[in-house]
Order: sequence, then structure tokens, then C-alpha cells
Amino acid sequence: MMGTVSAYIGLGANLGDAAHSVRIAIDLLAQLPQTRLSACSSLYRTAPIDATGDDFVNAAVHLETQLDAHTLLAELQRIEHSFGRERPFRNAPRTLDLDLLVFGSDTIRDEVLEVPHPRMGNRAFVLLPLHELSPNLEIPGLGQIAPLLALVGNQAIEKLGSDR
Ligand code: PH2
Ligand code: MG
Ligand code: MG
Repeated sequence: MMGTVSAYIGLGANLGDAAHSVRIAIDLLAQLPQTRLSACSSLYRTAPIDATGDDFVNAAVHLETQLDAHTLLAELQRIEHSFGRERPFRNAPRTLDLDLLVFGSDTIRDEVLEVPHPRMGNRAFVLLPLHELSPNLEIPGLGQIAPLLALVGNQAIEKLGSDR
């Protein structure tokens, strides 16, 4: 389809029923306007990285969207807000975090949006779900996932036993 971009979203939660929140959020992402959810990863339990609180539940989804990156970001923030997301301090425990990881081959660096996500290349909780979705994905500026994954093998991550 003309003007359709392949976008990847990272989901994370470590407050409340995190697995439930991530599953509901995936359903909401599937309902975004002008967007198709083409795949979602398994859910993973992960140890906090540069963050406090409980273990996280993380996942990633692949969207085909006709929204522009900033409109998609606004939709992600609207969904985070609907989960009661509060930001008392940086990387505080959260009911739901939705990060725009990759937006086609675009590199965007402005006041509100940084894509590819600036820290995704050294986080197993992003790279492993992404690799499950698209093992050959080329991340703009970073390249293939597999060599990046090899460098984060020390980060605790465990696939959750369920259908996603
Ligand atoms: N998100 C962060 C910081 N640290 N650690 C894990 N395991 N999972 C996350 O989603 C996460 C994190 C900032 O958004
Ligand atoms: Mg995040
Ligand atoms: Mg975020």
C-alpha cells in the first residue's frame, strides 16, 4: 500500500498486573487508525535495567501504518495515559510504557521523538522480542539484531509461558 511504513513498538510494564496490561495494550495497538498489527512477540519477564521496582514484562509488536511518526507517538502516549501512567521521576515504575523503536528506515531526532530509540541497541528486553518478530531487521544506524544480542547476554530475560 502507498505510504505504509513498517514500525516496531516496544511494550513494558512493572507496576500492577504487568502481563495483563501488556496484553490489553497489544489489543489497543491492533485498533489504531490506519494501522494493521502484523505480528506480536511473546511476553518476556526481564530484570530492571537502569530502573527501580519489580521485574518488567516486555514485548514488541510490528505495525504496518499509514500514520506519520509523530501521530503514531501521540497515539502511543494516549494509550499510556489511559493506563494511568505517571512520571514522578526518570524510569519510575510504570503501568505501561510504549516506545516507538523503529519507524521504517527513518532516523528522527527532535525535541519529542528519537527514532530508532537511542538505547535499544544495548537492551536485551528490546532486542530479543524484536529478533523473535523479525530476525533480519536492519535497525537504521545499528544494523542487524543478532550481533547486538550477542553483547547483552548477561541481562536477565525469560520468555513467559503463554500464547504471546
Ligand atoms: N524500561 C526502561 C528502563 N529499564 N528495564 C526493563 N527490564 N524493561 C523495560 O521496559 C525498561 C527497563 C525505560 O523505559
Ligand atoms: Mg522505555
Ligand atoms: Mg517510553
